[in-house]
Amino acid sequence: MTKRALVTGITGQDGSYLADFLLGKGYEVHGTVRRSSVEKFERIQHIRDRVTLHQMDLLDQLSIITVLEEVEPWEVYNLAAQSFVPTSWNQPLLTGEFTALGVTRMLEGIRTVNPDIRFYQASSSEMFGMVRQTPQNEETPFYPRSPYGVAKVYGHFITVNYRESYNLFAVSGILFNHESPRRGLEFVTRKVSDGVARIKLGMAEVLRLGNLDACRDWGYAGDYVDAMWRMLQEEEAEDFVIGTGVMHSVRDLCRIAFEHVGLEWEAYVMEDPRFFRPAEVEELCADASKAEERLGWAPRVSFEDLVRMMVDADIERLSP
Ligand code: NAP
Ligand code: G4F
Repeated sequence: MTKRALVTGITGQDGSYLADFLLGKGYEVHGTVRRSSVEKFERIQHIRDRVTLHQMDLLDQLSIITVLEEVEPWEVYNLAAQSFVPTSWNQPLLTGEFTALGVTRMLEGIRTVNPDIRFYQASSSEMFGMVRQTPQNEETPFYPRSPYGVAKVYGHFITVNYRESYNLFAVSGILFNHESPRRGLEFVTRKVSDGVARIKLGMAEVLRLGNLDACRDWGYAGDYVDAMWRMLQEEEAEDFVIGTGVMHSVRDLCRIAFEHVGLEWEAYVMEDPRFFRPAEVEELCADASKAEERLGWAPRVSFEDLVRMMVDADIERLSP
């Protein structure tokens, strides 16, 4: 029997990779999109005729219930959110509505329409914020450092709470940063790969960045959607940390990206106070041993290969 999945945020980076992955597994894939005056389907253009799209907004409970009733999914992946950390200081209330309360609206929809649906919540390593221990695992306490991180902690615990209160199969995947050529241009890895490509092609002279000392555990998005799926195939609903266990600084990112095109990063990168944050997450590093043991999951793409893949893709995209 064909399995049916509903992916909220299918137009985003992860939504597009997850749709590719589920189609490869033989799923019937449905995705939700927000109404916009222009279509933003670039990331799913290649599979546009293989997925079914439905209008839904995390702010609108009725649209969530209607889509759940229409699609009758077995699995729901809740990837939709306001996902850019700096925007969460500019729009803290909207971030809370989408990224926090939106999760409750999804869970209420499932509880109302069909409590047997399996639910994945896109939680984040941003919840660890000012880290209490390194590396971070499923037991590490949270200390979020942005309205986004705070909203994700709410989304995480409301998922746990609905699992415990209503016996829903609801899991929270605590994913560390994951990137790809489909990453939004405002995130630092893509900003760097795009900047390197522009400088190499003579379209720009400098790259202005914020805190070069910040460290992250960066993996490849294509690897991480596999982990999401594996969590929903388990017998018991449980939460998992997903990451590579390897940490790099933004400075390392710049060095590797510029080196790949034969340039020295110090000659082009400028620190710009406009890109510093009111409160910073200095470092994040995953201990994903539970996922490795229980889900048989491991990352396949190294940080160096990921950076090179992104730079190559941007050079190809921008080349005349
Ligand atoms: P993304 O590229 O920013 O995609 C976000 C998606 O959410 C887009 O499809 C967007 O639609 C949709 N969306 C935003 N607000 C919505 C609303 N009110 N109603 C319905 N849809 C809405 O994010 P991503 O990198 O794919 O991340 C996916 C999820 O994982 C997010 O929840 C993010 O917070 C979380 N996460 C990401 C990472 C990471 O490193 N990528 C790590 C941990 C957790 P539009 O196209 O219309 O804007
Ligand atoms: O790429 P970033 O904007 O990602 P951030 O803030 O870690 O958030 C991403 O990962 C989270 C998982 O931990 C997700 F939940 C979230 O949705 C998102 O996908 O910034 C990474 C680091 C930060 O420390 C930032 O201060 O890079 C530093 N940075 C330095 N210069 C910069 C810049 N970040 C951005 N976006 N732009 C800069 O110019």
